[in-house]
Amino acid sequence: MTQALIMIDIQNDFCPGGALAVEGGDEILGAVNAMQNDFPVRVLTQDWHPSNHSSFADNHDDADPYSTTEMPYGTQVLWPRHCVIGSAGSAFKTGLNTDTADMIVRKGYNPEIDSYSAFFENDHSTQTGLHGYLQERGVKALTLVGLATDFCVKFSALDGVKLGYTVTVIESASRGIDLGGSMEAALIEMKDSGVLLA
Ligand code: VGL
Ligand code: ZN
Repeated sequence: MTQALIMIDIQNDFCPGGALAVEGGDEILGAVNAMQNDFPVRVLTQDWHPSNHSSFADNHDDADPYSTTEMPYGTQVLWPRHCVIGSAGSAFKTGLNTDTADMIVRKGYNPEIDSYSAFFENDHSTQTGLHGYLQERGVKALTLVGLATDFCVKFSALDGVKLGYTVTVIESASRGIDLGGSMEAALIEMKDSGVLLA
């Protein structure tokens, strides 16, 4: 069964010192680099937003970071400005081995829609192209690592299960944002949906 390692959003802005820092985000680098040799297919994802992106709190009047707003596709958290296309914050975290990647998926370029999942935009219908690529490569099982466990990793894992993959999330090679209990909720939601937690 062909296995792919999907390394989610291991970027400067999600690591300590970054715009949307995830606690301990940089602690996963050693584990992620070490795992790469065990997988025949390796994919990196990159959160990649235009400056006018609607998920940025500062693109809304009087909105605080980490507050929420209603979008046509559902409730959206308004984040601090992060991973702006081409910025230093959007670059892969220094120390991450990116040479082994077969493919890099960039997501979140549409200013109107956020994109947590590596497979679909948050409208749950616009595809990133990752599923087609993995199918071409004969991939049946996915191992997910990266940032953040309770957002992009979770949404990618849930979509992966929906698309028919066997999905494992390696908790020790992932870190979460934990917004209002979102970390515990994410672990329960993933488990209940058939995601394997390791
Ligand atoms: C992410 C919030 C906003 C993530 C991306 O990678 O989990 N979270 N954009
Ligand atoms: Zn983002």
